[in-house]
Formats: sequence, structure tokens, C-alpha cells
Amino acid sequence: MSTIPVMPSYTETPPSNVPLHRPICQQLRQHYETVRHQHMRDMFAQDPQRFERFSLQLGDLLLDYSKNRITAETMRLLVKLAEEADIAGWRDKMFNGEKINNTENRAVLHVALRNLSEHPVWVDGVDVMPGVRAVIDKMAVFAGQVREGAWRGYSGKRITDVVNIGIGGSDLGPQMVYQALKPYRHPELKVHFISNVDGTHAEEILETLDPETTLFIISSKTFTTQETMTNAFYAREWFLQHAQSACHIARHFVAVSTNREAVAAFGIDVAQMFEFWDWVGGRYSLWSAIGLSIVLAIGHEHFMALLQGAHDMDEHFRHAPFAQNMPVIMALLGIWYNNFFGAESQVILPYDHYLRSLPMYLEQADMESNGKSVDRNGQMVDYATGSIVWGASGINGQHAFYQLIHQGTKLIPADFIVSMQSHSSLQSHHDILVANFLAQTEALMRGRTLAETQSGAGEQSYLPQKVFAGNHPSNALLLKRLTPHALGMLLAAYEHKIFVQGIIWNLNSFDQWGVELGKQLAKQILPELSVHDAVTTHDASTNGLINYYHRWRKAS
Ligand code: G6Q
Repeated sequence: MSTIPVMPSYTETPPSNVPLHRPICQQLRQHYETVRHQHMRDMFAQDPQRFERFSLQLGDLLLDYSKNRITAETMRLLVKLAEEADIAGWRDKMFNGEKINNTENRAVLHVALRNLSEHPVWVDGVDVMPGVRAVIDKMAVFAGQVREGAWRGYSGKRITDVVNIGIGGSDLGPQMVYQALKPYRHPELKVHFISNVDGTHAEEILETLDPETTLFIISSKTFTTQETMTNAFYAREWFLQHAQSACHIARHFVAVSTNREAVAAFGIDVAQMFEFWDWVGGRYSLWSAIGLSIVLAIGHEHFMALLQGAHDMDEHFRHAPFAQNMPVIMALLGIWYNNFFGAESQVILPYDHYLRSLPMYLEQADMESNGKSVDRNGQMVDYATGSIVWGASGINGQHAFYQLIHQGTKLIPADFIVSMQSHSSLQSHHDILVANFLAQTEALMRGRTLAETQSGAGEQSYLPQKVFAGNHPSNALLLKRLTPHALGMLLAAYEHKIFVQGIIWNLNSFDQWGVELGKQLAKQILPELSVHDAVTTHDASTNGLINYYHRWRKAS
């Protein structure tokens, strides 16, 4: 039974490096006191095997975590922390379909969506795998027809454009994967994504499209999300203005949802609905029918390779010992900085143009999952939980925000994600890209001492400004090539990293009550925007802003 949490006073400094209450944390804290004074430059000098010791290769994915402020003892203690938190037990509960999302009484089974083994997965005594396979088959058949031109628009023309209308988890994943796997796309089928309820988003996209050759996917788990439904109704209206008859909707609108009734009420035949289930969380749903736009773009076989990559990572996560377990290691390093060094954020730096949306995707995956201050038992936590996750294309960031990572006052652990082989034929461009990634991780780790600065060719003035302390931690995640399989592995590694951290922090990573309040208030405020009289029912600021909007709304 949950108890009412004691609300924290936000005038106090929020928890940053308050230790976790696990027995091993006492030792970890003592250990931290020695490690915090050590410089990675010296650690590398003392141990020529450091790269071999602290790197892990899994298929076409290499994790080098040697440029972290850790020793062998750090990893030993952190692995004990994972054991004490019973990561293995919770992991098994997840894979076995137990309802670990306690506040919504749901299983958490995105892993079942990519379970390419023969093993059943049970939820409430029912094996979910036949249903999962049936939807994959249905997507394959439909996507095949559209891609081959067998599925035609109402006037007989082939489909050239697909528009995914969805938001949050029903948008960010498919959009990121569509961008990442550009080289695998069908040459004559473009996918567009409408998420924003700012009307310019829908207008800008639709004005470039021909209703006779456009297919809409309305992607919404609930089929009630205000932004998505507003855009979906607008798209239907736009389409009907041209097509004139509602009987043509069947060739141009399909739905991805768990809500049959709402899909039917919208006017889409449920035979054209691609189903998924309440045990798939929105931000974990790209592997489900929410990935329909991906299947249309890259085809069934490449989609299966994406699932296979994720499944391979799932198997690794399930079976590898913690000390050689990629997601577990990534999670423990995050805990080390978050809960012992007091780091507040983590930066994601892809060195691959096609992965430029990955930071945004991981922002949601991580922060919506672990951005919580009440634990799974309803108690207020007194330690730091989810990090602020941010980032952008690494090479562009070098010319923008890296200054703060190198010489600011914050400790910001970085994940560098790099493809060894480019999809571009411009090898010399790629060499420059890789050289920059290497230079940055080396510079972050080594820094530049006063002596090195003095002996440099540059001016001898302003030496304090030119010295770099270094000792900034980073991981390097190297993909041999950005293929569907490698992308599947990478994304699943991050998902499990988030899971492990959530367990260590004793959180339910799979609910998101924090997003509900804003949604409810927006629904209350909406009718107030079009009334004639001044609004007085809110606080002075909100009233003032609503009434200011009234003025300009009338004027426009
Ligand atoms: C994800 C979140 C959220 C959700 C969107 C869209 O985990 O719950 O981002 O995906 O709010 O919801 P619908 O798919 O129900 O429209």
C-alpha cells in the first residue's frame, strides 16, 4: 500500500550527490573519496591495458568505457550495487511479463515485440507472441503492397507519400529511425511526420502533398491525444475536400492504436487498424505497429533486422554477467556520476549525420522514464534520480556548446556515438569526422597542463584561460556501420540502461504521471480562450496571459 509522500521543500538544494541507501553505497562513498582526486591521465599512464580492461565488443558494437573516472575496484563495487538492487530478479520479472509497471498495473514487454526466438511470453496466462507475430505479418503484407504499388489511392495512382500523425512516443522513435536508416529507404516513397498542434506544421507538410497519392497513418496508443486527433481530423478534412466521398478514406487512412472503438468512431475500418497492447509503453513502442512508417520506408526485411539487433541485445542483457554486460555497465557508470560525483546531466554526441535525432529520442526515453522523485512504493526519494539528458550532432556541437563541457564548472559525462564506416563515399570527410571525435575524447580526458600550455607555440599570455583541467569522462560507442541491426542493438542497449538505473533508484520507469497535469489543465483552459469576458479564475499571471491572448486573438 502506498503512503502519501512527504513533499520536499524546493527552497532547499535538490538532492545531487546524496548517496543511495544500499549497503554497498557506504563503501562506494569511501571509494569515491579516493577516486575523485585521481586524474585519468595518470590512470592511463599506469595501466597500458586500460583500453582492453574497460572495453567490450558485442557483434558490430564496441563500448570503450576506459575514459571514465574508474578503477577495477570501482567496477567491482558498482557491480555489487547492481547485485544488491536485484537487477537480475527485476530483469526476469520484466521478461516474464510480470506487472512491474505497478501504478498502471501493466506488464512491460517491449522486449516481446522483438522476441525472435520460439519462446512464449505470458501475460495473465496468455502467450502474447502469436498476436505479436500476426501484427508483424500484417504490417509486412500492407507495406509490401504499398511499396510495390499494388495498394493504390482512390484515383488509381500509386502512393508516393506517407504521413505519420502522432506525438511523443508515437512520433519520436519512428522519426529518428526513418532518419537513421535513410540509405535503406524505398526510393519512391517519402515519409513525413506531423506532431505539433501548431497549425503551421500540418499546413506546411500538406501543402506539398497530393491527396490522391498520400497515405495517412494515425498513430496513437490511446487515440485520444489532443494534438494528434486535432491533426488527424484536419488531415481527413483536407483529404475529403479533394476526394469528396468518405468511401475513399479506406485507401488513404490507417490507424495504429490500442483503442478499437475510437478508431472506428474516427471513420477508419478496424480491419485497417494495426494493433498493439497496453504493455507497450509509448516511448518503447517503435518496435510495435507504431513502427509501421518504418516498415513502409525500409521494408519488412530491414525492419526484421532492426528487431533482430534489439533481440540480440536483449539476449546479451539477459545472460551476460554484469561485469561484461553492456547496458549494465552503461547504467552503473551513469549512477557513479549522478549519485557520487553529483553530475546533473549527460550529453549524447552522435558523430553520424543520420543519428542527429538520437539525442532528442533519448531525452524522452530517459527523462520520461526516470525523471521521478517518488519511488515505486510512493515514498519521496532523497537522492538524485534521472539525469538531464541532452545533446546534438557532435561535430556541430564542437563549434557551439563543447566549451562548457571542456572548461565549465559542471561535470558532464558524455556518450560519443560513431560509425566506423560511413554511408557516404567521401572517405576523407569521414576521416576528418572520426579524427575530431577522437581528438575530443582525448582532450576531455587529458586536458592540457600548464607546462604543456607554456611549451606550446601559441602566445604565453592568458595561460590560466588556456589550461584545460581534463578528467572529463566519456564513453565511446562505435558501430561498425549504421545498419538496421546495429541501430537495433544500440537502442535496446539504451533502453536497458534506463531500466537498470530505474531499478537501482527504486523507480517505476514505465509510468509518466508528470505529463498528465499539463494535459488536464490545457483542456480546462482551451474554452476560456474564446470567451468574451476577462478570465479571473486562475492566478494573476495565468489570468493576465489569457486576457492578453484574448486581445491579440480578436485582433487577428
Ligand atoms: C510515452 C508517453 C507519451 C505518449 C504520447 C502519445 O511514453 O506516454 O510520449 O507516447 O503522449 O500518446 P498516444 O500514443 O496515446 O497518442
